[in-house]
Amino acid sequence: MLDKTDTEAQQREAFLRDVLAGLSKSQQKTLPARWLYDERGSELFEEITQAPEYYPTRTETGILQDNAGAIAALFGPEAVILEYGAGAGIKTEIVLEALDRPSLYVPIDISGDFLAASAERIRERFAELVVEPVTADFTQEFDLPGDLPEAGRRGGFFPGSTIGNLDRAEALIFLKRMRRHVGEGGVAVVGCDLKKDVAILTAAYDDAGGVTAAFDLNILTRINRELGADIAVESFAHEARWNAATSAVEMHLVAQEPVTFSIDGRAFSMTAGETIHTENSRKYDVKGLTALVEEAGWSLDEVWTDEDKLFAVMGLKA
Ligand code: AVI
Repeated sequence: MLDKTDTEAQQREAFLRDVLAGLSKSQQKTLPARWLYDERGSELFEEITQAPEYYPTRTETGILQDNAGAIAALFGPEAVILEYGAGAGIKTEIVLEALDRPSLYVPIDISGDFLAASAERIRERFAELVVEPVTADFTQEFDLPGDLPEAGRRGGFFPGSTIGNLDRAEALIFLKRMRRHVGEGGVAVVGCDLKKDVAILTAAYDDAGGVTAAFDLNILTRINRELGADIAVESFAHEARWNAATSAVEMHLVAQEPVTFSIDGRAFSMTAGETIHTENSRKYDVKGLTALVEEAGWSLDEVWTDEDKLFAVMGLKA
């Protein structure tokens, strides 16, 4: 059994490995987006969801509210709800509130502390509901609780367009895994941001208040703090770029001048204008989403969207 210190040491090792590998690349330097979410990064992400330019959270919340009855019908009575990533707060509550006597809610998240806090909030709000949190990285294989009730359907819930942060191969692996988890007769509700005017997209990932910039730059502060590096964070600026070929908004940290720094005794240098690519947020259209989910073995039962077709919530059947 690992204690907290072991897992923290392993986490630091994994972070160091990813940072050294990503920043050693001679062409495009990269950092995996999952490292954006330390405590400060998670706080900043919450702030992003409130930014006027960041339409996905409030749009998806509206779609869930407007279609709560249909979503509840898809899950059916006494459903077992598996939520992948347990930070959806109000969105989770809208769905749980609408369900007919759900038999179990299983939130799954890599951050045990965060998971415990959100599980507690759900227990307080829904006194009758049995909540069984699972600490796991849902992009990897993991075990569900062994004693899932059999009465109702199993339903996956994956809101927030997190599917857009996965590349196509990763999204397929995830969707197949979720299908295995819910089994024959199971269902899922998945939120995904849609392709739209590039100006709307880039503004959403570079808000005027500078919250997304702070979120992106925080990964450098994290590298300095956790890996004892000496990166001059003020020498970088955040940029959101649309990549039409991959249909993704990319976040980049752009060196504003030539920079040198060291991490774990290794020296790095970047030229002015060179960037570190920190995140992809892929955008789909309904045709592309249909092809994606069908390739993973699901059938697309319904697509709920908003008036402006900014965001889609899909109802899937296994
Ligand atoms: C978590 N994920 C769905 C967000 C997105 O929109 O891709 C992360 C984010 N990055 C910058 N703003 C929001």
